[in-house]
Amino acid sequence: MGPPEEVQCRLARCGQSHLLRFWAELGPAQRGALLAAVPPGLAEHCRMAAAAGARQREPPERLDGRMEPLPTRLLGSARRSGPAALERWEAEGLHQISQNKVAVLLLAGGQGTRLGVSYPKGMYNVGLPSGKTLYQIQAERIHKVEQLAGQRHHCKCAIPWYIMTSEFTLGPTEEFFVEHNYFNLDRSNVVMFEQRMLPAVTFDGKAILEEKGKIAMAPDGNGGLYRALVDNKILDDMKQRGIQYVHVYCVDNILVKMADPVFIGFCVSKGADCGAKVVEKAYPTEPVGVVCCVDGVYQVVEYSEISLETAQQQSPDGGLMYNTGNICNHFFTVEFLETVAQKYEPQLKHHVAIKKVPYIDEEGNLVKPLKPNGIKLEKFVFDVFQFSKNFVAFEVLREEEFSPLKNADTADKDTPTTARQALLAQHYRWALKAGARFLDENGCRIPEKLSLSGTEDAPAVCEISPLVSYFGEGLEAYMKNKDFQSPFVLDENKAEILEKGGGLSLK
Ligand code: UD2
Repeated sequence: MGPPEEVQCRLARCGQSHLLRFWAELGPAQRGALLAAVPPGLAEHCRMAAAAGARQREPPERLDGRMEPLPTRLLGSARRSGPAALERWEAEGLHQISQNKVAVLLLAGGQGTRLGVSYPKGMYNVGLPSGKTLYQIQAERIHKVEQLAGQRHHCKCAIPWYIMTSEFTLGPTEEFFVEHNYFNLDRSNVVMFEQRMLPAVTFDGKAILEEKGKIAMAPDGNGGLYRALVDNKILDDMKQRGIQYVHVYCVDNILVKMADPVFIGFCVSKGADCGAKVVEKAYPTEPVGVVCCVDGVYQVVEYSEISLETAQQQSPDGGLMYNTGNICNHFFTVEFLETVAQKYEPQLKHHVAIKKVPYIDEEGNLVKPLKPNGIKLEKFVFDVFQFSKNFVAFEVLREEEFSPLKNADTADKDTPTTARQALLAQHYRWALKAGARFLDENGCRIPEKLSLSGTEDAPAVCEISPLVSYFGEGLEAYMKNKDFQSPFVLDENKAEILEKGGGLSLK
């Protein structure tokens, strides 16, 4: 039996008949799956992808003349704002959390191709002494910050954790959470949902077959969030729970401060509808997007969109003029998300990724191309800044809040090693500040070293469970004037013993 005539005609009209080339060889299930996978707007999508791909091969438009840095009145800073302001924001954030008005939303639909693992990045273990994965660290931070807010306001509160996955990551992520008993979080507060997928397209606008009966699909970018929120009725779920503020973040930053009370409190105090955390650029040409104003609206400008002179331009205070590097940590009010989802989403531009996409050739052989052959279209989560009525940004210290896991250890940055080093260096600093001393395996004191570069191991290995401390607070009770043998892991059990004044065997 041939393919349904209606489908044949529809595909023929838009130059996609090749998708049915192997129909005769497919079983009933494969045929059904192939038909179901042909999206309604395929013709339009393929045309748009080919056109966008052609534009991509031209040099990028330079935005230099149209850019301005963010006005300082919109910019808070963990480095420059005084302790009183930081405490006030933190108190505001904890208050909002205690009122059950804050949720976190994890973007976890990416394929993590650069890291080179076949499972979702959140399941990655960067080799900490505890063996914890990124998901576990994040779950424990949620626990802890709920506890901090609850203690401060004498109540029990919850921070729902929304997790956006894709066809690639949903199954394994769900299984992983079940296997780990949702890391002891209340299951009803963990909500996984799926973003859409889009076909990969050749330069001449043909959808690619990755198997004889399967179109090559890719997630529609982390900006697919806005459609996914509607598709899966997530905004309704948020409203039912009384959520007003959402902290959106990406999966790979080992230092991410989930539901960061300081950031939330800062954004809420400023009456913001949309906000971004930023870090100072490490050097002028660092390949990160910069949060700034273009023609008077807020956006992230890619490093490829500015000239070297602009990248190097200095501000009167001697720093870089464009110094606000995006770290994919965003604040949104639910109201803003709703307006974007209902009104502006179609206006979000498509970004183009040119990739090597394995395909089935005319003879039916699987080909792994050596050169890029396919176009994937993606929307970006930060492209909604332009619709904000009251945008703010908050600058944080890179060594305290940003160490992303992007690449395998063969690369020289953003690897499992650099992520592990960054976390252990932070915990070592916290321990020293709390008055801890470290001993080597012979019981000799390890000389202290406070300033560590990003690619250096701390002199002593100390890992602190997020269940014990969210961001370095409260550690004196366990560590002040005490000796610990490196490597040392401060988990809840040890914390309990130490708090009761008990000693830990150094062996
Ligand atoms: C992201 C930011 C970049 C910078 C950098 C810092 C975007 C578009 N870019 O770049 O500006 O802040 O992070 O680390 O935000 N994801 C999905 N669905 C998708 C694609 C990605 O959920 O279809 C998730 C992905 O799982 C990850 C996050 O989005 O958690 C960022 O994705 P990425 O790693 O592809 O983005 P990257 O590193 O190019």
